[in-house]
Amino acid sequence: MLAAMRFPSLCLSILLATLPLAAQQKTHEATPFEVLLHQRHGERLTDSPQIALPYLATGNVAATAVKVFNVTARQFQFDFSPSPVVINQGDNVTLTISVPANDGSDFGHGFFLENYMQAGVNISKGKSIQVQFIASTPGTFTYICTLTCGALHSNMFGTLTVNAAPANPAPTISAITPAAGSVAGGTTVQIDGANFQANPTVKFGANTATNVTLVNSSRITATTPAASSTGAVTVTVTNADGQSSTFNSFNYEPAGPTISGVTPSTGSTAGGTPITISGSGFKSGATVTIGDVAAANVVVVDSSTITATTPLGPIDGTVSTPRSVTVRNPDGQSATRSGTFTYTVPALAVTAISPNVAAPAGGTTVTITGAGFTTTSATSVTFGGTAATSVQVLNAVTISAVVPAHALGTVDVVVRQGSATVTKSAAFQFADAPKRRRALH
Ligand SMILES: [Cu+2]
Repeated sequence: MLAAMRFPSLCLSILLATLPLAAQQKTHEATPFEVLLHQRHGERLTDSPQIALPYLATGNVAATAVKVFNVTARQFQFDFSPSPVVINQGDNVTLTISVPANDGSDFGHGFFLENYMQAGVNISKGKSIQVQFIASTPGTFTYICTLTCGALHSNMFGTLTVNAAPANPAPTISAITPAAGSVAGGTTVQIDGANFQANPTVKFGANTATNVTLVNSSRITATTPAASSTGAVTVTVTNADGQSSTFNSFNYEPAGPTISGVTPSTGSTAGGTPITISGSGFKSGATVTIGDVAAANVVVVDSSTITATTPLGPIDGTVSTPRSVTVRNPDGQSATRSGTFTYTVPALAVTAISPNVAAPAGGTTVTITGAGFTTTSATSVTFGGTAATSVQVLNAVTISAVVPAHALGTVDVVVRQGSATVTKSAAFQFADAPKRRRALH
């Protein structure tokens, strides 16, 4: 007689109270064997070998281990070997269930393991059946003999325990560097935090980041996806086990700067030409270079206008080649417009000589300031008609030279480049050093 038939009303109430609850619980509680017997009563079983459908491992399941147990079914108990039975969540479990040929039962025994088997199996005397499953659900599970096999058949049951895998801690995010980037995406960011696991996913708002790399459990690098609009979005890191963390926030900013024009487009190699750069995305603190030389007096008027003055231009033969103009924002984003500004060589000019007095013996090095200086043609300098030595064009507005010996007096200084000549009248004096006067106290 089946055990469940002794308690028909109790059996029904346990069924109603237990099954829906058990189905919702993460950790399974063993079902009373009477309930299982009642459920399986009347089930038509065959003793053809069956393999239970493997349950897929989900959730916080560690790497799978293979566990094989030999189960001997005899009147009126199941013996497991090896024993004790240790099954961890995620294990790939095979039960080889055998009934000895000399078992005292008439036909053999049945076997049903709740949760992991869809139906019971019968094992005839002298035969074996394999049952395989992935121990995806932790908890305690009742197994029973489903074949009436003698007077004490209802005592033929037991429980298997699947140990819960230790849950990974949820990830946390503490910082994102940089905390802002272009709405166009493509910003490489570093996400710092804790408990990051292998194969995380990273989202910026609703969009998935690319190039996600787990550096270690506290650092992820990723490339931001493009956003549909500027503004702050929540960043989400989700571990492979589904646990996630959010961080507020990453700020999508307008795309990097662009240059649409520079006016005027030409200016003297002497520099100092005021220019206006038009474009977009200019940020306060931006720098400007013209031909890789920093411009001066850079003023970011607004996000679309920058004013600046040009630096000194080149002195060699490349002077006629248009220069590129680059605007670089403090965040490192930059725009370069090539062939945008062309230097012109102004008329040869001399504005000052320093020092403008030297001893008649010569040998004093002086700096001649002016404009239109180049190295594309030979340069000579005379003091009162006598050639200076060591003449060097230092830049477009500076020449250095060594004063020659000359009689006392005030003289003209003449600078010649190629066919061009400029005279600075009475610009230099040859004089004996003044007598020192004793300081009065
Ligand atoms: Cu039995």
